[in-house]
Amino acid sequence: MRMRLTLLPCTARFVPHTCVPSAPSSHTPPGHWPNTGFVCLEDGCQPGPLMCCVCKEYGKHQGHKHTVLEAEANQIRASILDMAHCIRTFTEEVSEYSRKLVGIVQQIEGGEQIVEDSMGMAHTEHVPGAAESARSCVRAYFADLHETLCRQEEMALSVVDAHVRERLIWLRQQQEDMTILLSQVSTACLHCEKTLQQDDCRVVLAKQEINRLLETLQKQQQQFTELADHIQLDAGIPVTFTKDNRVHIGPKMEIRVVTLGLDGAGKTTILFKLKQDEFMQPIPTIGFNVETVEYKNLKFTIWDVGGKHKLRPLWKHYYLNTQAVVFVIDSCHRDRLMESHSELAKLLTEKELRDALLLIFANKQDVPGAVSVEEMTELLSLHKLCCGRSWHIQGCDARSGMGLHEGLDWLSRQLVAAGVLDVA
Ligand code: G3D
Ligand code: MG
Repeated sequence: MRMRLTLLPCTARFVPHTCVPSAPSSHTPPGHWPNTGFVCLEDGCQPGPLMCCVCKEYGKHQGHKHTVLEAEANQIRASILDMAHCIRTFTEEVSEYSRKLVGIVQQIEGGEQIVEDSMGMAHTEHVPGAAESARSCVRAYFADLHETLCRQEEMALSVVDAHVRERLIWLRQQQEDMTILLSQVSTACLHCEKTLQQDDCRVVLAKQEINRLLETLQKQQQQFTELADHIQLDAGIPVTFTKDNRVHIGPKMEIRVVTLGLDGAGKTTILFKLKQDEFMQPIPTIGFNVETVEYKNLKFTIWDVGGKHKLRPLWKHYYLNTQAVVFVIDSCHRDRLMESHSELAKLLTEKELRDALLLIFANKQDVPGAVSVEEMTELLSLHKLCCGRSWHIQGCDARSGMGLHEGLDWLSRQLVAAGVLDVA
């Protein structure tokens, strides 16, 4: 809420109090108050404090505390001077504030300013105000958003087009195959009919060929039945969307994930565990491993990239089109937590990973003394580091698989646009 000053009503005027002796006495020169000599100090007498030893007012102040008139007047003068000084300071402050207000209004509105060019020629130049800058900032943001949406729409449409193209090619191929099959079947039928009308000798001689024909027909019928059982003749194109506006067609949504982290954190073990659900002795990853892991309605293509120091510059080659980063941390290696922190901080500045989800696996929770999820969150300042992005930290043990599916569940919930695909 903005504060405002309470202003005096414009009719207010300073009116001096006129509580003075009711009338000058007869010895007072015209235009002057009598020299009373004293001033009464009693509270009740403040409306008429002058004490005159000549006029009848004196009697009213009988026995009251009083002071010398000149001293009292000097004290009042001093306080008026003090007040005048305060008023001057106050006036200067108000003027300064008003000047600032004018400046701020100008800065918000912007305007023209006269500048000299290199030839010393004066010309006016438009200076954008804060309002214009804010509008430009909003326009740039939405232009960027619009551009991103257009690009995403194009990509989504091209996915649909590719799907339709492939499907139509396949259907037409099927149509051709069926036409050929039908013609083969009718040729065989014709041959059989002709044979039926021939004499016994010819029928006996045709036996081998007819058997071959019937055998082929049976095989074709069997193949056709198998094919028809597997193919759903449905013209529907089920479309689903991920939250980052990618389109997916079909019952399983494909998600690209890259698994990163320091060497030895357990990335490959996690990948193998998810893939085969059995523990294999991992060997240090030299380049990368890639596996497709199906989980619920999702099909994760997981890239596991080597985490040794000299391999880390290669990580960025895997960022393109990555929808989620799984960052694995060895929870029992406290000495390397800060190294993990700095690699994670670097990752989070990568433009291509700007919209990627971040799942942090605090791995090796089975090892006694491992850093807990809460402590790791604290030690790595994750709330600060990952501020503004979808992130989650999950404790896990890649050897037993504990926590891995919970992590994937979180990814599923984040990836699929609400209500589009039931991943529960
Ligand atoms: P990386 O791919 O991140 O480099 P690895 O890591 O998957 O190669 O794993 C490094 C070592 O950690 C392996 O041990 C692996 O067995 C072990 N490891 C991975 N996950 C866990 C876990 O959750 N708990 C425990 N206790 N160990 C784990 P070796 O001995 O082969 O180096
Ligand atoms: Mg590895």
